[in-house]
Amino acid sequence: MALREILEFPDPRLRTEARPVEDFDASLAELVEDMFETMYEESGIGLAATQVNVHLRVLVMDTSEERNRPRAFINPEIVESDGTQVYEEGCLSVPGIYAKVERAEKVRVRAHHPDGSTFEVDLDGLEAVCVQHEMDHLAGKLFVDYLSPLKRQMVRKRLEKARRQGAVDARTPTAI
Ligand code: QAP
Ligand code: CO
Repeated sequence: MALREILEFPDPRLRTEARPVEDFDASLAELVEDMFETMYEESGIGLAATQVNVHLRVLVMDTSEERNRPRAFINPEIVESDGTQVYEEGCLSVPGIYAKVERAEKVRVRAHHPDGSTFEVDLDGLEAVCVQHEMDHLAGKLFVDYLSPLKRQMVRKRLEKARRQGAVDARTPTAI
């Protein structure tokens, strides 16, 4: 197990489109383990492989309060969606920045477990938001892409300033 480095906006590597996993092998299992370790270490609720610079269709999430419900999705597909909801989202690749985004309220996701077996699951509320946010990463898309260009520019400036000041600022949440 190992922690992996998380890419941060506006790193162009976050724009890479992920390829489907073809080999459900030990290196995939290791990637998933490392992604869980990294997500829990950074107090995240979701992480896409894109964020650790691995461009495969892999995401992990755990939205439980107790941090004891790990879920991994390999080659996820949304097969049904319903309704809309607005949620204030954040992202480990856009530290300290939060903004409201509208997404489907309910989704049915078809995916593989890391061992290659398939499953389908119905998600709603925060879990539905999270899986849609992480699937966007796999397509090279970030939640700040839903903001106006002006607001996206503000986010870029805010992160540059935080980095200049040694990321102290990134711990003060900013709602856009
Ligand atoms: C995506 O995001 C998400 O800015 C996962 O300083 C977010 O885990 C889905 C985080 C909200 C649904 C709702 C962000 C941690 C974690 C930060 C995350 C930060 C520390 C974000
Ligand atoms: Co994210």
